[in-house]
Amino acid sequence: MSTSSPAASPAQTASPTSALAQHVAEGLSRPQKTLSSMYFYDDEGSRLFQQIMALPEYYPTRTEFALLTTPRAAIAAALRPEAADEPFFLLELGAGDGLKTKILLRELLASGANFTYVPVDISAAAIDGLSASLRVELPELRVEGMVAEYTKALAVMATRPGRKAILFLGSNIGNFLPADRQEFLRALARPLTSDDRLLIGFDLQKDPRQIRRAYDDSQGVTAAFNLNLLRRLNRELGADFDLSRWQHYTDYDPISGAVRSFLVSTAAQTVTMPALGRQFEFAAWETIHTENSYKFTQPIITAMATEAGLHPETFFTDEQHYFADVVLKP
Ligand code: AVI
Repeated sequence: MSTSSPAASPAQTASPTSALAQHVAEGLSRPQKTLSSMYFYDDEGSRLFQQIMALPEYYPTRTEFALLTTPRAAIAAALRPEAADEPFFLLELGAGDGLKTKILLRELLASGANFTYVPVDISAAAIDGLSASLRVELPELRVEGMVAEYTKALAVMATRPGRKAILFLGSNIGNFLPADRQEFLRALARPLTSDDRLLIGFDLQKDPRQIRRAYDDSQGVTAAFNLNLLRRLNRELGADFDLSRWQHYTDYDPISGAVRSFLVSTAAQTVTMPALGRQFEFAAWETIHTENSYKFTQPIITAMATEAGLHPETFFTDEQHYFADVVLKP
């Protein structure tokens, strides 16, 4: 199973001044060393993420897929204008391969909606692949793919007249830190008019053990996904991380709702990064914090939305209340 893609990294070959190099220099100089999960998604990381989404322990993707399938007519109706001929843009942030979105696209086409689908992704390969598959599967669909960062895409779309429905699926919103998440929600809300709609996917709080298992699977795919970040630094920054001296560790804090993932140095070691002209010291059992994946409740979603100037219109959730796709309006 596949899904919308998280923010992919722009850097393929890093120079000392590349975004990746600057990020690593800054993140590994902090008292709590930190690297952004944004850099997980090189080719190998994207392939491992596809595997994660098919894992028995990783419930979010299949739950959201089912959730979009069952009430698809109601979701489509909540996103589109009532008048069949009124044109609108369906913008998707982090479109990836669009597998889940195709459920909604088919539904909207069947209902006679007059819309242009604008998938946005930072990966040109993702947009090209999605556009090619849509030409074959849904030839009647108007598609205007955009290779851009989310904020740039929102700014471009704000200049184009007409109603908009914006999709942000897959609980990608969970990977933001709370302050960044609020800033992002406010940026989403700012250009919207009262006729526009948002559909955002949120992974919900549930049995803490089940959440933790989803991020520490028995086959070790999530561990490989996390460790691949070090492989990337070896390849793109010439670093000499010895992967046999690093472990994946994850925990879930039911109070904050955060899954936090770390890379743990199992021994005291020095890592050299020629592209930065620097060395980094790691004590035994020192960690690099690599990912946050927040889980939400309905009251938290409502409070976040309200603070950002948005109003939840409809909560679509599965029977077990594992996941919610929420329609929001300004
Ligand atoms: C992309 N994002 C929503 C995934 C998540 O669940 O936070 C990334 C992921 N990390 C480990 N497993 C999946």
